[in-house]
Amino acid sequence: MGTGARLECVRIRRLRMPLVAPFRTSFGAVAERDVLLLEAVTTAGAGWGECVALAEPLYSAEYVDGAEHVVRHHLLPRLFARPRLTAARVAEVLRPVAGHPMAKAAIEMAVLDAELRARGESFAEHLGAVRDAVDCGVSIGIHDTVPGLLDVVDGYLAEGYRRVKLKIEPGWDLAPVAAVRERHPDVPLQVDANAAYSLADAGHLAKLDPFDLLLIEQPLPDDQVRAHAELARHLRTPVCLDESITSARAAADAIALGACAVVNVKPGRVGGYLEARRVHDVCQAANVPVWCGGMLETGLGRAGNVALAGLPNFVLPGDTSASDRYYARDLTEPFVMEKGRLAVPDGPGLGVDVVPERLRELTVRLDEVRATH
Ligand code: SMG
Ligand code: MG
Repeated sequence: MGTGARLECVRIRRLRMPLVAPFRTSFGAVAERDVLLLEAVTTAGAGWGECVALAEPLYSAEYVDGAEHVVRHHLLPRLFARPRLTAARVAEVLRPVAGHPMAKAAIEMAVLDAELRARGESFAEHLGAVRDAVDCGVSIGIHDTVPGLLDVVDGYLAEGYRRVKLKIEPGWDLAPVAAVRERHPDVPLQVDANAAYSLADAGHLAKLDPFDLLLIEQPLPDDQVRAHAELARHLRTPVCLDESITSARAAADAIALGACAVVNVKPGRVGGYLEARRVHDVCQAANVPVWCGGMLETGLGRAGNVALAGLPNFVLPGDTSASDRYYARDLTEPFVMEKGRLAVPDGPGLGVDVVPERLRELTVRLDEVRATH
């Protein structure tokens, strides 16, 4: 709606979604997602927003109970107070609230979905996607043994994934990477440390250079942008930032410092799909390629991410895997990979719908918060 709509009520749900297998990273293992799902009801129609905060504040400071609290008590009252709200203004209205990008992203997504569904426009069109299908990579957690990891890698490659990302940490880095590279000499391969190293590990991380990796993602803690620039001077492997990139401005700064040659774009981490598009634009202008990250999203978040990954500077395969890599039963009809690609939804809004009985089965709590005008 050009003129905007009034936000009348938001249904806040919590869903329990077990993963097909636990996903282990340097900060811990996730066996099921505790999803905060928002349904925004506006005078123009309704839309869905998924919050990607994990149950515990391990990937970043946000966690799902905290996100729900912020949504209820700090974000919704500000949005309910606006007689004519557009998705484009949500971030501005919420600016007085410091931080909480994942909570903000979820409500902006719901308002944007409502607005676009009412207008008959898809996320892909609205964001500026230029392709109708996107290349899929797969992110593979830390395993107990190298043979166990190789079996998992083989399985995903047989399914058609076009790129493999291995989670690494001190003690699980050179050996698994060498083994996967030896068995699959040509597979596009990258690693993600989730901030598990320090600059003192530069010499050790340089031993990854011979394996011809596409990139190393977030080797150092989030706030060590300058140290990433220093590390990059010691490595042939390109450095990619994830956790450190909290906004388009942060992306511009990191690039200017020489801290990253590639950027992982996650809407939740930067406060929403609209800021994610700005991160894309800043990187594109600087000739820095980007790819779409993942937070184990349901079909709703996946739909938005796949649309985003359709933008022109998303030139590397994303962590946008098929639904069955995560969930035996997804919230929407599953995203199914064809020849290593997922189709970009082209229906109004997110272009996918929740399956009502799935929603019922997966919901553990539902509350409705209404505007009191
Ligand atoms: O959605 O396929 C996915 C997960 C991709 O590795 C992934 N995400 O740091 O990039 C990352 C992690 C963060 C979430 S780990 C639970
Ligand atoms: Mg990452």
